Amino acid sequence: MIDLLATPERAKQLHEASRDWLSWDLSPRQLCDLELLLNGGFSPLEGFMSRADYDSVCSRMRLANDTLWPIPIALDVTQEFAKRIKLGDHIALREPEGMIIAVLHVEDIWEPDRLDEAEAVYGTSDSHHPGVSYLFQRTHPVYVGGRVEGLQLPQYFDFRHLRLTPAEVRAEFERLGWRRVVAFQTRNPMHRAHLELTLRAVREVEANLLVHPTVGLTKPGDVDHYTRIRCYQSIMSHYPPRTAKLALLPLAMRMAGPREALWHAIIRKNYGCTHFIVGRDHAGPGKNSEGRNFYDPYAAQELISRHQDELHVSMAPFKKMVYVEDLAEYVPEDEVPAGSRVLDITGSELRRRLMEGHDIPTWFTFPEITQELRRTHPPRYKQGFTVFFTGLSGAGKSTIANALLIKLLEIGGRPVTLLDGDIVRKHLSSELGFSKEHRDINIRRIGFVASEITKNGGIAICAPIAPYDHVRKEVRAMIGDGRFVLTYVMTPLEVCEERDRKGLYAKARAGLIKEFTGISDPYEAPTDAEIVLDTTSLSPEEAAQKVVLHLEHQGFIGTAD
Ligand code: PPS
Repeated sequence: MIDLLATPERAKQLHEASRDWLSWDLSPRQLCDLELLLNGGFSPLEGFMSRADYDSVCSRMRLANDTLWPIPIALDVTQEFAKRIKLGDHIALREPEGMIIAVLHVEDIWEPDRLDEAEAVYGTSDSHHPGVSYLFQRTHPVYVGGRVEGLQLPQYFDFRHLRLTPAEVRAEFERLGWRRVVAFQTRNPMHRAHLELTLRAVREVEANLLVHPTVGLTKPGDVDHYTRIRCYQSIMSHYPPRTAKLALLPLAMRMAGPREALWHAIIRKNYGCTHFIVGRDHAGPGKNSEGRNFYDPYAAQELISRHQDELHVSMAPFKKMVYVEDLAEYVPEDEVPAGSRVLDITGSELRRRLMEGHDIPTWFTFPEITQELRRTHPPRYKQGFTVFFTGLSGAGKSTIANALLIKLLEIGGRPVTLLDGDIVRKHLSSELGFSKEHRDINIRRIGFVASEITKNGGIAICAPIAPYDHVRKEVRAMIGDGRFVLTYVMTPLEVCEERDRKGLYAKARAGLIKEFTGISDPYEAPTDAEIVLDTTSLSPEEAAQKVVLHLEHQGFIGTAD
């Protein structure tokens, strides 16, 4: 077992010397990788991979010295940073708050071919694959390899008693006298199928169980780790006393299917486990851009069995568990008695039921888990959302937004905040003018505030001009597509100009106001608006009512309100 943490004396020395070295701020994924390098979870790696190891891992799933290792672990940096370093340099690796975690002794610097890497590691260059998309869009272009020395492990403030290093897990097994331990990997909340599968594994292998969920980065869109861990803590009480243990793994998953499964097995060996459960479609990323699975559902089991001899951890392969109604129990899908009725709820069906507040049966999961999921995934009519009005000055945005505010306050149930263009310009953006750059900053600020309100279960109504499509789209992404209702107040320029309530159009025409939207500055009419309000045929009251009807239709306003 590798332990890359320096002794206190050496750490002190490195800390002092590091003041003269360049620093690299680690991304969340790099921080996860580094933590597992330092604590030995990635044994036998002794640092970020050299080019020889990287090439060899990509092409033949082995380090240059022939040891089985399926996933490249390299430190990616920007071109600008790479220009400032050379072989033999030392880099201080820091976590986001600036604390030094480790020192990297630079032994290799190169530009990888990321397309080749995608094909080799993921077997595809399809950007629907989250690992490929990360590689193409978020990985920096230069890789740095070299030995690392750790000064300290990253600090956590959540669930500290469950964040055990490989040495701590091994010590715990020894203390408990657990000689055979089967590990269960998961990135999802556990339900009854998972409980039954792990209980079967424990019986078949005659071992104790380590429930070892990944809490580093998982697949985008997964249930957040706080909720998941509360679910795991609750399911632990369903195992027979003293047979199972829960610990968290700070791994940044790549969703690489078979290669990833092999990697998970090696990591669990490092944590002292003797067996590892591999189920259907282990670490599978879902469907590709043509709607087909990236990997065969049992390809991970096949790959591991081909390398079983050199793994030093035995695979416990399992078929998918399904609920057989007549038997009132879970069985592997290939053991279902002929003609019996099988029940299953997919991940997306579960999300739909949560979103719409429908029943989740007890054959599927335990009531306390349903309750936990409902707390963080309330039905839509209890979730926050943003109504974002856009349109020319004088189009009627503020009047309609105010009418909507009053209607939503009348309905009640959630806090409502109005971020009107003028209010924002006064309180949030008083130093900004009307150049493209300043307008973009203004809209991003509104988007940030609205996203915080929405995230915390409130309703945000925004009513700026927001003339540029790309920033409106940015705000949509910030808030989340399903909770963002773009409303185009489509009043023609002639009508706005004729109304000219604030007298601004006249001034703009006279050249007294520069960069005036519609006169001397552009307005990009949206093509992606959820609602279009034609104010030439609708009164403000009718327009606000149209928005309310849309919100009801989308489930944002429910009977329970
Ligand atoms: S933006 O483009 O979204 O940042 O604009 P916004 O924050 O909504 O501010 C628009 C209000 O500012 C007044 N105003 C101007 N509008 C457009 N162009 C120029 N040059 C300009 N100068 C001042 C105008 O009153 C807008 O208010 P509304 O409520 O839209 O009429």
